[in-house]
Amino acid sequence: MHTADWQIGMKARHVAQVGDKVRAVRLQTVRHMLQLAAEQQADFVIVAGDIFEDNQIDNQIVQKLLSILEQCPLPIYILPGNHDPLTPDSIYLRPTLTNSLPANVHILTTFDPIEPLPGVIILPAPTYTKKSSSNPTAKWPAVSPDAIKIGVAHGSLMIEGRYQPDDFPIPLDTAEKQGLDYLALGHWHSLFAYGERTFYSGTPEPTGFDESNSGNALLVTIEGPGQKPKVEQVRTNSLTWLMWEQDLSSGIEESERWLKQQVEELDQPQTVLVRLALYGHLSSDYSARLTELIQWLRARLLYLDVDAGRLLTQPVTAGLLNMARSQLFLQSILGDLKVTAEVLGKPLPDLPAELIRGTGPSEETLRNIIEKGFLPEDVEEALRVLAALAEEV
Ligand SMILES: [Mn+2]
Repeated sequence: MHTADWQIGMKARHVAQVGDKVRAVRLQTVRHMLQLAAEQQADFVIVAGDIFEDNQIDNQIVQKLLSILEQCPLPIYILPGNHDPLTPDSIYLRPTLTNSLPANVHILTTFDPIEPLPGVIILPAPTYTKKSSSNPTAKWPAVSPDAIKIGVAHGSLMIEGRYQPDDFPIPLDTAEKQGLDYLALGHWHSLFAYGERTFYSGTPEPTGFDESNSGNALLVTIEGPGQKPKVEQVRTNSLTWLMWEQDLSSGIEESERWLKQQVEELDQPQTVLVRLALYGHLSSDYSARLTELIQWLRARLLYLDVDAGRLLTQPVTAGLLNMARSQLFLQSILGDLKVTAEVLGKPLPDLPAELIRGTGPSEETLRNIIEKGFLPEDVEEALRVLAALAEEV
């Protein structure tokens, strides 16, 4: 089994209210994943870095993880990553860990090849720093071509636009050049395959809202040296992180219907974290109803984060006023709307005098506005549309 990026002890500051739950679930996920590896009769487990969130991890959490690892009947090979590198204060050198390290757990602290089974060689690339611009796999020695060779590294495949030069860059042809049967990578949280022999398993339990395919482990079968590995994806996550967005401009009823339907279609809403982005414009008359909707969602989901930064509830926004400062035509529209609102009997909230030009619409236009039954709310609506346009511009 190939896994990585357990991030045990994750701070989860972005979902702080459920941080304890998120941390506890990560340990349970590791427990279940290792049980699965044993059930599937894997020969051993490779963890390609970032087992721990950092080197300052609490001793109680370390003990908790060790108690889970020691229950696994399989050998487990752990590579330090960039979150838990082999610095002098490394978690892997702390007595709490070294004194209680179960016999089946092996920390890969050097580049020396390891033979987990006769005829199988693991080539480890441990990290000694948080960042590095050199290729972590460059130090592997030449080994016998008759063995199944498995590289284990933590870093970024050098795919244009997908890596930073100081983020442990790994050349794309590493598996080929080193004659590896399989290259087990860690660092990217989503499952990712490059060619037939280079894989990121991703994290077994998602760590945020922006991961496209996390929550997996890989069961890898290699029949013999040079054979194409058979790689099977297994779902391991307990929690699901989703991003939803809603434009409230077409009415809150429609959004209410859509959001409630999403929740009702979830298998277990209590295991789902959602980031909901709201935008468009919503009359402040509906803000109580929006609050109610948010409470409805919060009561059913494990966690709901509402991003209302782009939602316009006030008819006059700072964005609109800013734009009006340099746009004379906007000042003249604001002038027309202000006069119209006064004529309709519901003056607008304070518009700064310097942003208003003109004397308002002609008498004929005003007569039309009154005769055609325009309401004060129509002026507010017009302002909201202007404000939304200003935001878009
Ligand atoms: Mn990493």
